[in-house]
Amino acid sequence: MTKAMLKTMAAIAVVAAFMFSGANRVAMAQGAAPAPAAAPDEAGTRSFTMVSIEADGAKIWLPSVIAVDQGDKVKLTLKNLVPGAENQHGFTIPAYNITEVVTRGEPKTITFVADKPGVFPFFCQLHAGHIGGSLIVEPKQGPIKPL
Ligand SMILES: [Cu+2]
Repeated sequence: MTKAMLKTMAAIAVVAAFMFSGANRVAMAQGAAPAPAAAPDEAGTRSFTMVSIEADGAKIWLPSVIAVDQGDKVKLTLKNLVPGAENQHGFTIPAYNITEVVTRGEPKTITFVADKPGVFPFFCQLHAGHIGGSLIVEPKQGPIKPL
């Protein structure tokens, strides 16, 4: 073997080792424990985190619109993030007989079955100026009836 051939083979070995270690890193990254994810909900459960915040003096429940399908089990995690002396805000969906008081630092989880289709307001029952939103329950598609 010539000196040049040895050099080439050594270079190939270095490149191969680099490629292998690179591939190994990728494999390890893929095989490494993933970041903890939320446990999957049981089929049909729609989960939302609702937060009450204050922006420029206005208290607002967000997201303003949540949409589910009729028959879905709905899980709402309610968080009151409004700062200030007042540490409680309400959350109500009258159409679904839901009325909660949410204390800052104490998230509340509620579940219900969205059995009635329609658009239903949600808001804070404790403060008239506290901005709420709408729960949209899409109706289940039934068979198409002839006209
Ligand atoms: Cu409020």
